[in-house]
Amino acid sequence: MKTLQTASHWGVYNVVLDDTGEIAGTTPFARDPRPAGFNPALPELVRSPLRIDRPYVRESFLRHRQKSNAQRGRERFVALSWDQALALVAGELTRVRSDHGHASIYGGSYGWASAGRLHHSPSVLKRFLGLNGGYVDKLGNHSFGAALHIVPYVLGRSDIAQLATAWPLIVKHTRLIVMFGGAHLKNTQIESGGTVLHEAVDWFGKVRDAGVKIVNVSPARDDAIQGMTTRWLPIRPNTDVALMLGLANALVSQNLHDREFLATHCRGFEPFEDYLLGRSDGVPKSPAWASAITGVSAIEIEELARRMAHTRTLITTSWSVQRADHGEQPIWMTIALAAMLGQIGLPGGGFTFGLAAIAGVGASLPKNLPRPTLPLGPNPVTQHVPVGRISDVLLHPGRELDYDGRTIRFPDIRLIYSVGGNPFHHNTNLNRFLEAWRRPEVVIVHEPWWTPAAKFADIVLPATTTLERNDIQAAELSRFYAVMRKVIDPVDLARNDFDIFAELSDRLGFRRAYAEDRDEMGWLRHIYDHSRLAAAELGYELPIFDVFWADGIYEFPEPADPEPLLASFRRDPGTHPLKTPSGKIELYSETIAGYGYADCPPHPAWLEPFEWLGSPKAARYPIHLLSNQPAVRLHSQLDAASASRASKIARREPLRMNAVDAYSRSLKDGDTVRVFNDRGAFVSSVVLSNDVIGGVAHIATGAWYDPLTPDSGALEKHGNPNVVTNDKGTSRLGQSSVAQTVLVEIERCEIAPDVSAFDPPVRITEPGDCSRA
Ligand SMILES: Nc1nc2c(c(=O)[nH]1)N[C@H]1C(S)=C(S)[C@@H](COP(=O)(O)OP(=O)(O)OC[C@H]3O[C@@H](n4cnc5c(=O)[nH]c(N)nc54)[C@H](O)[C@@H]3O)O[C@H]1N2
Ligand SMILES: Nc1nc2c(c(=O)[nH]1)N[C@H]1C(S)=C(S)[C@@H](COP(=O)(O)OP(=O)(O)OC[C@H]3O[C@@H](n4cnc5c(=O)[nH]c(N)nc54)[C@H](O)[C@@H]3O)O[C@H]1N2
Ligand SMILES: [Mo]
Repeated sequence: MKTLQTASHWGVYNVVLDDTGEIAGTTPFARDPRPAGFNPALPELVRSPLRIDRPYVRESFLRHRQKSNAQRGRERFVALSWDQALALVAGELTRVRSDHGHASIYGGSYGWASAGRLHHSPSVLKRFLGLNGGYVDKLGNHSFGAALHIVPYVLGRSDIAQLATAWPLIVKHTRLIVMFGGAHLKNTQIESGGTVLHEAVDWFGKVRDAGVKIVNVSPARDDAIQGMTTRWLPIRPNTDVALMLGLANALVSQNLHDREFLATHCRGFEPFEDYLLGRSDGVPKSPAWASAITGVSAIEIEELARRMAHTRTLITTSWSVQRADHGEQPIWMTIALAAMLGQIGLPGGGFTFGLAAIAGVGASLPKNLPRPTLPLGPNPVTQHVPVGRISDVLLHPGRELDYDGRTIRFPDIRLIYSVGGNPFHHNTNLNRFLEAWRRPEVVIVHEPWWTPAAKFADIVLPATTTLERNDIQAAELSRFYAVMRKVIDPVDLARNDFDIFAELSDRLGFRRAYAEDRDEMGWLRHIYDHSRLAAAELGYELPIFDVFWADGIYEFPEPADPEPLLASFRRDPGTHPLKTPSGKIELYSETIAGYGYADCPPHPAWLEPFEWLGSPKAARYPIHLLSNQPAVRLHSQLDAASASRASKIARREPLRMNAVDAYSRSLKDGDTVRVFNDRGAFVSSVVLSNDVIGGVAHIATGAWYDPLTPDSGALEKHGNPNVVTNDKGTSRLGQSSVAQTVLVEIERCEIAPDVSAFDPPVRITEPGDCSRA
């Protein structure tokens, strides 16, 4: 028996090996107070029948190459040797590059991939494609794309995940937390790059023990911490801005806003106040006005405004709230409301984005910690596209898009190289996306498993999992570096993404530039040493690599006294101005005014989403569908493991809906339903719940896309909500994902097709082809 430490986005843990060297189980990392529930899931899937055992090519791609793109996802795969596969990929890259230029290669490849800084597959891809001459990259992200675009104008910053109040300050100073979009402990199992100590649960315990009052503004009662007394303000989805405006209006009408802070630290309160009071548009944003939109009573709004003004209040807004049409507005309005309370920069006051969205939000971190990372190198192509608009990019080459104050012209993508993400998970409006995905001439995917992306690719290369390689974990919101040890040899013919690209760069003539003559351990040593030097400049003495590798973990000290967010700016805005044009918090942005975007006006505003419970479309599609993050897996990762499968009902992703909505549709617990709108339909199993308000249904994301037939518009059988979501952008400013803005209807499904999400595709070995590594 032997145990080896590894790490994942869901934490550090140990893998136990039996005497034959086979995986026998996992044990938690001893120092982790709350290990994630699904630690055993990856070891369980390492030798699953879903593993891709060798390189494959789609059958007619082999014969007709790029003329068969409409067949993508419809055909058998032919086994290849690594030599054949690498020659094919190198040949396609060369052909596309010389026929159409580098801006016809899409390498934006979105995705969480796995933890580990060296083998982070999207980074490895970018390093490779950059050296190959360049690629079209993505802009923004799915997590907090709208925030990422608006906050620079308002606060002059873009470090969204760090716009948070540190836990010790909340416990000590905050008396009231008003959570728009709630906070959910299930989400704190995760950290991009991996947490080391899951501490959020215990911090919430301390918050509770300190007697902090909590208000959960959400369509779901359980978007709150179990065991904490919480006041639930049920709200219609996507109407948070209206509620915040109602609160702001109540503050002004009771003269409870901090005029001095607004004058000394903010710019543009006057035009915003004109809007708030209805001077500019004739509509006062009164509590009664807000009540009609949100469903929260006017009295509650007035009372909450008073409570917020009279006590140390932290306003938190979840990332989900901005993953919606006009998602820039709730973020801007959160800052405006906090500014009116005048507590920004005071301990425990102000605002926080994404409290409990991932493990590290609110962690006390030393400033500017270096992280060992693989250098990406230059990308000579400068034409990039918003990640939320990828379908439009693929469907409409040459078309122009207003984006963040400029116009971008869509490139003509001929080749997609996708690693470390699941486009059939992160993209919205999958029926349209499938058509888009079938446009380019070539789609190349590296995957450990037969995920939907692999099944719908042309060339599929088998990638290792983290357990098959050595790496270093070092997340952005963490004070730790952790050793990730290779646990087993690569399964079947799988190779590390890094090595696949090394082989390809060899064939393309730039191996030296790519691999720099280092092997895996050479690279780990190199990137660690780089960070060690940078850390030394900040006064930290890290051990030499061999000592770190033997120790398994390095911990930077926790700062003794975390600073309140924006504390120095508050203390002295003259000496510590924000990086905005005025140096202050911009409640009115001259720059945004100059763009003239109706869907992102120059101050925070309530703009009706393109569909919501108050819109005419609700007559046909009366249920607002929210697709939240799954409790038992990471997005679509680990969906095939037993923890995730056990959470399904009749093998489908369950959907929660209010009992009254269910009764009126004659649905009972466990019924199979069809959830649909004009964009698509999926099958799910119903769970009745009074924890979601009437008119709202909840389904976790991540069920592997499983269409009845491989056609755009086919019924999805497994419960993937992205067949009904829309792929418009949040606004011309952010062009980010609107995954939470969806109306649907739900009806009983009498005859439900079988789920086949976890069936690998048909594969053949060509006669006479003895494929070997
Ligand atoms: N409806 C709806 N959709 C959403 C959201 C929502 O709220 N609602 N949320 C969005 C958000 S916030 C996010 S972040 C995205 C997440 O979307 P993704 O990041 O695309 O989702 P993952 O399932 O994590 O995909 C990672 C893929 O990488 C593969 N992988 C893991 N390790 C390796 C490796 O070492 N090498 C290679 N080659 N592959 C590897 C995994 O098998 C998996 O298929 O989804 C978005 N989608
Ligand atoms: N276990 C687990 N944890 C994860 C992930 C995972 O896949 N699994 N993914 C991680 C990632 S990539 C991200 S980006 C974060 C995302 O973190 P979030 O975006 O905060 O998480 P969600 O679960 O999508 O949404 C939280 C809640 O927001 C509520 N909500 C949705 N729309 C609205 C609205 O319009 N108004 C209000 N008031 N509430 C609304 C929903 O009821 C939902 O339960 O989670 C991370 N954590
Ligand atoms: Mo995310």
